[in-house]
Amino acid sequence: RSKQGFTLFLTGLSGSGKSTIANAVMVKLMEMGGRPVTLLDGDLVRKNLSSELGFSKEHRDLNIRRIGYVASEITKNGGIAICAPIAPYTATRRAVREDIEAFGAFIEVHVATSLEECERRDRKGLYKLAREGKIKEFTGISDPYEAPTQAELVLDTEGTDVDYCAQQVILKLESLGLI
Ligand code: GGZ
Repeated sequence: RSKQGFTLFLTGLSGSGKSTIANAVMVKLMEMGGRPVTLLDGDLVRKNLSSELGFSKEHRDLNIRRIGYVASEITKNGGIAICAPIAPYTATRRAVREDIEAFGAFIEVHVATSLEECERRDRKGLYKLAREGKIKEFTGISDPYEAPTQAELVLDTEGTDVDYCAQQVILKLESLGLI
């Protein structure tokens, strides 16, 4: 019997390493073969699926519900969806979890890189702009991030490389019997 579909949902601050880890996990899953893997990265979703949306609570929630809907369809059909948005609100993440658990497994991964570290890295210069008030409603600076308390896995990217984080995700999926 083929294994059930599932959604891997990475949540964390801007610059926490979600996309990098998501990509590394996708490569590992594809190398294992088997089911198709679909990456719904925050940036690409914003560009292709949510281009009219901004960063108010309403718009963020709409964005996450859209991602959740696509992921639930993939999960329903036995595939693997990897999502990597900030997804700052607990209630919205829980709603998406419920939608997806109707069809398969939902694995929430908190990419728990601290605000201090994300801001220190500031890969895209967005934190600086947010501090200067040039970007409004910026997560962690002028907008909330409700950290998960019940995530299936918590990753800290400080002092650990991407490959190690990706490997921890793979081990978790194996221990849950999903791959
Ligand atoms: C947070 C923002 C904002 C504001 C633009 N707040 O590091 P990035 O650049 O590439 O990832 C961030 C991305 C967040 O989009 P998401 O769809 O993941 O957010 S949510 O889940 O809340 O819908 C960042 C950029 O967009 N960005 N303005 N104000 N991040």
